Amino acid sequence: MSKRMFAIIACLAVLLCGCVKEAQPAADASKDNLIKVGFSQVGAESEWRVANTESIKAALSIKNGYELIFDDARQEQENQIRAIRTFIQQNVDYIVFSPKVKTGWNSILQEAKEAQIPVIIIDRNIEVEDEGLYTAHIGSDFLKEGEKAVQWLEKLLEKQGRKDKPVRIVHIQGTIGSSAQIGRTNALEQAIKRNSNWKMVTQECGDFTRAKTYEVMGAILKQTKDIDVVYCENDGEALGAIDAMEEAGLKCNVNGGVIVISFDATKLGLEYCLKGKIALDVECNPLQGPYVNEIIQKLQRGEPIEREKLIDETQFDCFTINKKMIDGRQY
Ligand code: GZL
Repeated sequence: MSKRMFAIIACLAVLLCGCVKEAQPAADASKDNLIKVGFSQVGAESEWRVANTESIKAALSIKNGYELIFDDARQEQENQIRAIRTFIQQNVDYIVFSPKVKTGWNSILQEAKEAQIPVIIIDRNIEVEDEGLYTAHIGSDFLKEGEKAVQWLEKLLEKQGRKDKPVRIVHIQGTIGSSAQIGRTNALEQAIKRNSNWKMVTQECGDFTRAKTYEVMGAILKQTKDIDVVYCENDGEALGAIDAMEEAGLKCNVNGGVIVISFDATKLGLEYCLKGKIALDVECNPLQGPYVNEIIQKLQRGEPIEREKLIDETQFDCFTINKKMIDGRQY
């Protein structure tokens, strides 16, 4: 047998052993020892959402002692309610979910409480009659994210000598009724109240997707191109708005072009920031898996947990972003 053939067979043997070993749960992790978690995710509407899903799946893995049951609600709250009810019937140990919208959860969470299944909310938050209906929330402060954006915009416009000149703003909102949309929208609306020269041209829903925003922005551009700022509530919307504006012959930049504000700070969004097409990208951190794992492990040991965990987040702008910063990002 030639040396080359031997090397190929040897590599194959290692690979096979490697993949067989990896696929087998650890010896003591027979199904009964695994912690059974039902996870209801909103959908897969954005790069951010995909990163959020991957983070939960990576943390709640068989290797870490979990049996994860995953359900994609495809942007329907009804599907999330149905999935949570199924998790209860399957008698899971924990329920984890990212609520599409803020309200409408009392009844199903009452069912989980009666079944004595702890509920951990990730990402967006909810409004409930009884705070005892969930055990913990890990996510972001969306009003604070929006305030970072409008304060940055106020400073930029002042630097550009536009403090008292009309600033015409197109506002592309995220999924209406989601806490992410509510917080980011409130920050902009409060800023418009305190800046009399800021004018809201129109407020439309882009549903956190590039495709919907491309359509919506295209329709707006048929009405007017007198736009100074487009405030998008995530990177998918920003990219859709930029696609439409560039097709209509508008430039997106801070040097006489349309100033585009965005949220999430995904790698794709930051690439646009590096090109100067997104002026500011406020980070919204999707990597919540490790926090969920830590909470569940503490609950398993009967240790006290933090009920509310808001993840630290930063922001990036077209003046300071560089390739190294983007390459260092996990999503
Ligand atoms: C924010 C999250 C939002 C993201 C969007 O925490 O709920 O939903 O900003 C995603 O990208 O669709």
